[in-house]
Amino acid sequence: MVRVSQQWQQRYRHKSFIRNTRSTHDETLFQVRSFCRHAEAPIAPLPPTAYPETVKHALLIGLAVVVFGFAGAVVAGVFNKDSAQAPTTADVGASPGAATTNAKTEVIAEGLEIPWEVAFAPDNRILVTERPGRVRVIQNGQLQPDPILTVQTAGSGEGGLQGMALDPDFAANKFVYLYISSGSGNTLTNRVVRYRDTGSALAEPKTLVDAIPGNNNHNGGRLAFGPDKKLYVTTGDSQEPSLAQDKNSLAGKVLRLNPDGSTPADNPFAGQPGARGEVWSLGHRNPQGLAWDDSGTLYLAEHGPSGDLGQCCKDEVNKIDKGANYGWPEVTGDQKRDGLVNPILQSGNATTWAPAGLSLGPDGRLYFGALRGEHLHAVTLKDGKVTKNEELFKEFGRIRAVVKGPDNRLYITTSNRDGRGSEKPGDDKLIRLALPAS
Ligand SMILES: [Ca+2]
Repeated sequence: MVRVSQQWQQRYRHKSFIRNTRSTHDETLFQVRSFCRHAEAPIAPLPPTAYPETVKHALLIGLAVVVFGFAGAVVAGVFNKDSAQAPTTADVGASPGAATTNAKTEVIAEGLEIPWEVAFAPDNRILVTERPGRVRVIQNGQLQPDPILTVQTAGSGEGGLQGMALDPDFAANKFVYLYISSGSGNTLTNRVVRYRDTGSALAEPKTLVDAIPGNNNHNGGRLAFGPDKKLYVTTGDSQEPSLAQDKNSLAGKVLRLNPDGSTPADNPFAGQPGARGEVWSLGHRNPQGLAWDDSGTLYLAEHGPSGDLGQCCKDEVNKIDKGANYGWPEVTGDQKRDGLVNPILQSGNATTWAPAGLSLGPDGRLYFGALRGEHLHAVTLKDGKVTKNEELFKEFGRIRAVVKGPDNRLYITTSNRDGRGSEKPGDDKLIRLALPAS
């Protein structure tokens, strides 16, 4: 609770700094001021949200609980810290149905460098990729100083070590899948590599997919296993928008692979001439978020244009169907054209979220991290339609990974050290959230 309060103070302390240093649009080099004036506009003071009020309430309730708890302890002859803390922290905003009590927002690790993805091993270790090329481990609550893997990566732009997924049978086979960039500029390519976790290192690299088109920007990079135990991969358009419509290119797609890298026979274009069998959906610009709901529906978050093709903003959340075409660069936002699928949510032509990681929350809402938007975005769905969306947790800066942990809590990472944000003390961080009630 004290930590949250400090972070709230930091937000105000850094606001003027943010105002002075914020310059680039988000995950792209293209900043066309005439189309994206909001990107350069001074940052207005953030309106008060329910969060600090909640914290204040928690402080008051916490004080009351401590006083009454202490009195009760004196009467009972014992002092139980947990019982004194539980009502306090639960009030900070444990979501209904959360598996744990004592819910509070807390920093799990500090001092990370551009953490991109988080994975929870069954032995309670937390693995974190850092974009410069390291896999870090948090064990027994401590960030270990030595990475379990260091890889050479592309050193510029958005490329580097990005996505990570653990095999659904990780406990038995110890397979870890990584999305890695190498090269630079328009010679940059991305690949999906499988490693075996020895407990102290990632070993036996085997490249499953190579030569995914890349560039300084628009590399996609998310990896996730679906409920069908297939490996899904998001790829960016590599700053060549037309490739997103080319079924014979791996750029601007969602790919679907068997865990060994081979192509599933039931992929929509498997065996078709002039098409890559790995393609599951097409027409994406720069998708970085993948998540399934409890019924097995796949959702994807992707960046809309930021100057390219003379358009701005229009970040998207899409419901992904097998073989469907999501339009980039033929259409953006809600523009309609036969055969192209519109997003279920888009940010309009004046707002940029720059969505990164996407996860189903414990409350059934979809949550994605906003990089340029600097918040956690909550999306309420009913019967496949968005009924509400809102911005939460504006105090942490740029948010990249959003992952649900084995404790049924949401974890996020900041991305304030990637040169596009304002670094705060302790950045970058892995944070466990207490969600407000939906
Ligand atoms: Ca689209």
